[in-house]
Amino acid sequence: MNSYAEKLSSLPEIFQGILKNIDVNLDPKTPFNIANKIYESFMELFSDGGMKEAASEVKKELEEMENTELHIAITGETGSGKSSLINALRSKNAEDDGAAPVGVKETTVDSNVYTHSNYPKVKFWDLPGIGSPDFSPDSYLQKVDFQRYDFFIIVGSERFRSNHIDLAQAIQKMEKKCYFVRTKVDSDLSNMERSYPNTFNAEEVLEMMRNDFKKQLEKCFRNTIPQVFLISSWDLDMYDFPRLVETLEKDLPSLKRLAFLLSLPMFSPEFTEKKKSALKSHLRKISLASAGINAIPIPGLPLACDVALLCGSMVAFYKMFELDDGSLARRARLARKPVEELKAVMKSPQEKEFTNDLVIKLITNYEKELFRPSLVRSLVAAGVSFVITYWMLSSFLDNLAEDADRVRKKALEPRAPGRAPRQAQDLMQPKVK
Ligand SMILES: Nc1nc2c(ncn2[C@@H]2O[C@H](COP(=O)(O)OP(=O)(O)OP(=O)(O)O)[C@@H](O)[C@H]2O)c(=O)[nH]1
Ligand SMILES: [Mg+2]
Repeated sequence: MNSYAEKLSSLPEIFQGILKNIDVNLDPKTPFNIANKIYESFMELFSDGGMKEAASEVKKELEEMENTELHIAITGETGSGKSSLINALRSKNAEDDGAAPVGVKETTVDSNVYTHSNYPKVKFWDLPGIGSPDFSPDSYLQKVDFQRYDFFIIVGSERFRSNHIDLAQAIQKMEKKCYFVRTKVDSDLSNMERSYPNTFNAEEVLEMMRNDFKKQLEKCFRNTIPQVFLISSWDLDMYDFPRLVETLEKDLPSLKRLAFLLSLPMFSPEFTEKKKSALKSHLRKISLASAGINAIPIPGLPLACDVALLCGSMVAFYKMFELDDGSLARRARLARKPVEELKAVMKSPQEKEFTNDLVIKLITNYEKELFRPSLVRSLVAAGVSFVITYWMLSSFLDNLAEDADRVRKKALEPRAPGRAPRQAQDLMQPKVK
């Protein structure tokens, strides 16, 4: 780590969840004091100069983050649920534009790439099935250009067969990571419940399946045994999907990890928190870049910053929390509710209202809240800009995360009776948590 980055990360902990832990209304002096502390730490950090260099370095880091590509290969037998999983990971259903076709007959014969709507750099590869009896893992991997992928997900919907195992071994030989995902767990559970109505226990059935797969794989792999995750593409918040996310997160290098996390759908309140804290650790960089390069004085305020950079980052947060117009429309379609119903629970402005002028308005409000007029005139503009923009981004992110959770809950609420005819899909709607 370079020294400025070390110094930047050693700034007081007050950066983290700053507004969350403090009841500003109880002590009106609190925001002034904290803003001053951050200001002093910032000024000390650059007391020997170097702010422009540090700012352009963080700007480069932010650009690198934006340009990081992630290629996820999804393979497995015909009909195992590969395309449905890809759609779920892209927050789409099969009827949406650009969705992977899903069917009960064989639908994916060639490799197809699906770009994430909000993160064009995150790509899902729907690879051809591995079902044929003369399947050769080595030639399959060559054909699908195995080098391209960051990791493989091998999807199975029943037992894992020799083709799955051979493929996983070949992938490991190529020094790539692979994970087994067993889909359609929802229908296994409902079948078991029908068969054993009096003794059925979902957790026990899941545990039995996990142990069974583990034993099966232990026999076939000597060193690294790929992990198995039981999931349903209809209910990403249930079963082993959260554990799959955690595992991939640990295994991926840092920039790819962030791209992966930010691209995933908002499937649970815990995940919203995870996304928020992943983003929070980047706010200091955005504020530093905004205060240090292309900073333009804001008329009437004792500060200068790159408003376009701030506005661009804030608009990007909407996509990350699936609160942009496109994501809201998609989610409304999926929930079969009018999009206005979802928008109505948001407290932040809508994405399309977000302009440079709105950012300036927010900055103006925070400037009044954080600095005493008598003091602020004597402070250095870059330090003031850093504090105010950091504070604004941090509370904006808190609000957006709360909105994301409200929208998620609203989408899951049962629809008012009589609004649309009941369909089979309703039976699989997850419960509101
Ligand atoms: N209950 C349940 N059904 C699923 C799940 N995932 C997929 N399905 C169903 O399984 C069938 C096959 O799904 P696809 O996603 O088309 O499977 P695929 O592996 O892409 O199939 P091919 O492209 O033909 O190889 C469809 O009827 C899906 O609706 C799941 O998690 N739960
Ligand atoms: Mg398919």
